[in-house]
Amino acid sequence: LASGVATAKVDQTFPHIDSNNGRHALMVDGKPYLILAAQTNNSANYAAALPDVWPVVEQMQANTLVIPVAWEQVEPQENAFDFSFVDTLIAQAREQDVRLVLLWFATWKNNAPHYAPSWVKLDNQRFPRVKTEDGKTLNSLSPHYRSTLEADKKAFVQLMRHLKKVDRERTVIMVQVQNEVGTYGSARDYSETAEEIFQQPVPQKLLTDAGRKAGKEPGNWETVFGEDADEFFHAWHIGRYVDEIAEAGKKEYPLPLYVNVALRNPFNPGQPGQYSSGGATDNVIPIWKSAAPHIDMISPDIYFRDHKTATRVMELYARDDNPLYIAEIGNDQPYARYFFDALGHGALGFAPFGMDNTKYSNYPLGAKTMDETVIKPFAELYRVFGAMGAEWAEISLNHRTWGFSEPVDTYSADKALWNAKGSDGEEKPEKDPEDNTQRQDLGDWTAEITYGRPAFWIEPPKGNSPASGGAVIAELGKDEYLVVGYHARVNFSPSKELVGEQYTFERVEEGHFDDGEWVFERVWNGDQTDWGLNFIEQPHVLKVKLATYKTN
Ligand code: N0T
Repeated sequence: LASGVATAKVDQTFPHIDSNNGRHALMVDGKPYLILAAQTNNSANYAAALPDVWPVVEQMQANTLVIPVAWEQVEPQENAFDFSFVDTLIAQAREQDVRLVLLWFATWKNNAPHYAPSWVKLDNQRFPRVKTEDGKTLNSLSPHYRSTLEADKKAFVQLMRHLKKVDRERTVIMVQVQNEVGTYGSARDYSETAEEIFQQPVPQKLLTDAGRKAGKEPGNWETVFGEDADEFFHAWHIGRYVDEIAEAGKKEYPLPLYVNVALRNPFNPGQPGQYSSGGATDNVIPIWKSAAPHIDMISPDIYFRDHKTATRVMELYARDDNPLYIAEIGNDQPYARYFFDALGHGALGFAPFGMDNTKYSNYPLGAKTMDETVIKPFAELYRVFGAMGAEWAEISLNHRTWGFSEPVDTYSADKALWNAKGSDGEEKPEKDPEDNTQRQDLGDWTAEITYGRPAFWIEPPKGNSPASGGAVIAELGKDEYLVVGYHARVNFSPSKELVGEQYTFERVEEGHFDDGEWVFERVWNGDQTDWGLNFIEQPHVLKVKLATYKTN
């Protein structure tokens, strides 16, 4: 991956991202690392809140805590830095044996400068805000002023320098730069300063990298990008702003850096400004890639409950040039099963949001209240994948993987979110078993995943209530797959390559990994395999060997 940082000697034990033919892994302590995270609510970034955080991390069996560090708390007065919260956090994380991902809440936190210090957010002369086309001032800082960029950059550099000094154990493995950047209420800044820049030619780098307008004569934003000019301009300039901060931070301490995205609905996007304009929404990923080479990945925040939209988002953000990392996802039950889709797309990790006991809930995005029933669906998955995090991440870096989750949504209409309109499926009067069936061509074999049927016999799948099933399949070698499922039946049949052949499970082993080695526990056979692989109350880890045989 383009880290853009010329380090004299590369320390392989330092956190970094490895890529292999469009597959990716986060490397920590020299080994692939699967991020099984809990993200706190906002405002958990004070020592007083931490006792409400760790118990949930532990119950979830998370290996990583994702938590903010605010500009206002580290530089309350200009040039007077205070990293005592970071020190407390790191010390406690070590006691808990948990790694940290820090969120740099600064110029933009969901569009606004709320987390910037007072000396920034109250000084609109020195740190100007975005102006709308009709001259209103929005509470979103403009990306066009050196004064703002330099101030944020200076604080971020101090943070990274501090980590370098205090974190010899590398408890902090990654940092998010800003939070859901962009502007609500305007496609871009229309101030006089912004207008001047808008009239200038589109940077050649963008024209070359994005390739979209290849062959076009260089021109200004409007002549090159037409209707998209305002949004693309804002995205480019926020991307450049964030990149300069990232570059400076990496020079101090080259941790992997990423941005998270307030998504637009991929099926029904609306207009820039209705969603956070300038953030790396699906339509401007190439612009961001060009603008921000020091940002290792662009990571979606998923608050679409429905299967169709949640899985579409993953397809859009899992790219050869962009490892998928689920930077946030709602913590309510329907979202847990999307863990399987994320793994299928080779995700580096998964971070449900609002996992603490601070007695806040971001419902309707997430669960209404925090209790064991909220934690359990995630804990079930983390328990199994936590025991094989390094092995899974290694497999995922080097082998093909496919993920599935139950496709028929079961949550009630009142839980559908306001911006999910247009993506929710229509109610069907009759239930068709095909709706609860997914098929995937794996090459020689085709996998079939069905949901909500008894383990024994061929009853058609009715779906689970609530929808909760999923499975992930990794190709280990010829005719050999690793399969982990939950509330689902997984079966295999010959693809066209093998059609007409007699076939059977040659051997299905249940087991686990120990230090990279597969440890066999027992063979699944008889009722456990006669109708397919039935994953019922808990996920199991199976190694499946398929075979064909001749009858003459
Ligand atoms: C998220 C979180 C936190 C489908 C919301 C989501 C977090 C931020 N913002 O609790 O504030 O810091 O990144 C915005 C979702 C907009 C509506 C999406 C409906």
